[in-house]
Amino acid sequence: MAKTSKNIRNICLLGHSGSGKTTFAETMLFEAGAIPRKGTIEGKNTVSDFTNIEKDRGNSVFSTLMHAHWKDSKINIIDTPGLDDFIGEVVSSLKVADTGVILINASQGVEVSTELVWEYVDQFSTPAMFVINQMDHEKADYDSALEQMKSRFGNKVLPIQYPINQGEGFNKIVDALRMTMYVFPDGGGKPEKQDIPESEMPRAQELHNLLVEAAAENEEGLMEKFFENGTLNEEDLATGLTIALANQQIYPVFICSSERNMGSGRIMGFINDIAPSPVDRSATKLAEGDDLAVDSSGPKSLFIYKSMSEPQVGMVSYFKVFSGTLNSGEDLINQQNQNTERFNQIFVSNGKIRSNVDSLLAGDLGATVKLKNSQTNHSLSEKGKTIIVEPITFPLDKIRVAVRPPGKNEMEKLMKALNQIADEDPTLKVEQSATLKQTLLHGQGQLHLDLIKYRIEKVNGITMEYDRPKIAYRETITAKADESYRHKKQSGGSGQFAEVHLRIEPYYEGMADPADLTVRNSEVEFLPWGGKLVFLWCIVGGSIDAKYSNAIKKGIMNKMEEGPLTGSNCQNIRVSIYDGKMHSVDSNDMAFMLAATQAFKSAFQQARPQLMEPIYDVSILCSDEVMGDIMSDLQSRRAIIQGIEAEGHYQKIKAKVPLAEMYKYSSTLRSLSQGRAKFSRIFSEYVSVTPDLQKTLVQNASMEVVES
Ligand SMILES: Nc1nc2c(ncn2[C@@H]2O[C@H](COP(=O)(O)OP(=O)(O)OP(=O)(O)O)[C@@H](O)[C@H]2O)c(=O)[nH]1
Ligand SMILES: [Mg+2]
Repeated sequence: MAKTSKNIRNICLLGHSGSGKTTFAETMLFEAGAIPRKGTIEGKNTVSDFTNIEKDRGNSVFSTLMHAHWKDSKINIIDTPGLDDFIGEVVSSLKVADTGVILINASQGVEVSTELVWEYVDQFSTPAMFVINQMDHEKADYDSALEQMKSRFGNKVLPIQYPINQGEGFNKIVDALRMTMYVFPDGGGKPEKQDIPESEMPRAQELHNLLVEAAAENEEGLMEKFFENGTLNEEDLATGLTIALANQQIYPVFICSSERNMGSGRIMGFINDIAPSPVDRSATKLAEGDDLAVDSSGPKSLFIYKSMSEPQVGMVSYFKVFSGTLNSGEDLINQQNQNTERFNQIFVSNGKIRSNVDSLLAGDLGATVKLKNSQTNHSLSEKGKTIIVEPITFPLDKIRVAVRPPGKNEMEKLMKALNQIADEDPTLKVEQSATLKQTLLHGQGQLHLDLIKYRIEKVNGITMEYDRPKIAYRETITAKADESYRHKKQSGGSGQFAEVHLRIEPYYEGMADPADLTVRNSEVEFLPWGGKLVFLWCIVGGSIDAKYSNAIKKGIMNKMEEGPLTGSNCQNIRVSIYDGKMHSVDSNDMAFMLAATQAFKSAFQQARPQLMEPIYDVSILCSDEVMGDIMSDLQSRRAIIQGIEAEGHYQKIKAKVPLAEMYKYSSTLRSLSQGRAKFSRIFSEYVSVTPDLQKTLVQNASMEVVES
């Protein structure tokens, strides 16, 4: 257990897939003595990638909480996945981390996911440091990686270390903060400290001076000392660097070979000495706009940043104690639903291995099991205190897929399992679309959805197939049309009679009342699927009693819900009811409803109907060499390119793309770019489809009706 909140460090490992985060975490745990043997990705035995899917894939899929003790600190380490399908895990981890440790692959430099995590680090104002990993790689290129980092992330990127012999023979690190050279034995581990060679002194000294200046710059007292003495003593240097790091004034750079176990000890030393503790961060933002100080004697308050069910265990809730001290056996009140939850057991964890602890101080991370009504993003606090930590905003979904319904019995089980996964994973949305008559999953990418299928099949034992999702088209009209319909039925004694005369027109904001009709009553319906129906009652002389107006409107709404062209929702139409006939005995609501539906339907067909399709704003970040392929693929998807901007070493393409052309886009993009491109999308608008496409879609829809 941490001695005080000041002794806690919460770090989160970030970076492109394959940069070596999981291996780095393993090395830190091993160096700190938290594990007796160092596992490897290839050996499928790392602490962090403990789930079967991670072992199968050789990639992290979930964020994993680990911890190690180094000197005075308890360092909580959250390893995150680098594949952007699992970006939700990064976002939730950043909510509770106090320092982001961004790994750079020495042979690759800044990669697309490095940019992506940087955007989040920047957005959350998380202090961050870099580790250039894989210095032993034959193609390791420190200078080029550093140059890319500086040009992309700015001059606050300050190297603390550089290699003497990068590549296969790598074993020497010059440390410009300690002004020492570390020389590692063959198997890595504890290095020998040596003097920096004479030839390297000018470079090391120059870097050292930059660090001293950066440390002095952010605190007035230190600035004065610096001017007086021309330097800072070790203690002042550490204080100044902590302030600079905590305020995102510097982004220090370390180097390492996780595989050979060279350099992680010194990085933990820096985290112990310099990285901000939870107390050094600015106070936590509460949902109401107030601040909450990290104080272990303050009111008890914690926040669940992640929930994950485990076989035989059930739901494990991972949380940060934002204030107060949590003791096992205590009750807290869920602030979202007011339920009382008992924390019978609290744990610290190293992957799947959990150990019981008696208490956790403000700032610490831990886990518990068997909470009854609490999920990710919920705050819990002691009785009588209303403390709601600002919830995590998860990224919008990027792709969707339909679930092919299994047998009737299975469907219920499947929905239950899917909803349970969605409870754990806020980046998955399950939608039962009445309009499309499909169950849709919305997620972050093909891999994300493949993982859901894997879990459903392996864990829940339900076979699951994906289908192409339907598109929610919209129908409207582009011309005016008048139509009438008489509904008449004679069966036995009483009959049914109604006659409706109506006019339909394309509706637009601010349009004038029809000049040739007398509007008695005007109603505006805001349609649940967007757009409007404006309903004008223009009956003069009592040809239809006003009591039938609701039934007539209902008849029109029914057809607007399942439009005449393709069965899609209709929108932005004005209907004027101006004449008709009724019968004193045979007329009723049902008759008028049916007559209105038919009149509307035939008027619609004559009013030059137009089908509209959803268009998304798509933004793609990619490297130069894959841009050409991505652009020509976009053109084949009826995309309209809006612009291309340089963003660091990358290009950002902005385009408007029909949703119908986005099916499986995440897999296409991944293979087109070999993983060197990311995309996001957001709904933009409905746009008319071309006459040719309309013809095809109407034909397809009529065939579907015949088939079903
Ligand atoms: N040569 C060399 N290989 C390394 C080093 N660190 C990691 N690797 C290898 O790089 C590969 C990817 O390592 P991981 O630790 O899984 O990378 P990651 O960043 O966790 O990847 P994701 O979980 O997919 O985000 C593995 O084969 C590691 O053995 C290193 O320092 N040197
Ligand atoms: Mg990993």
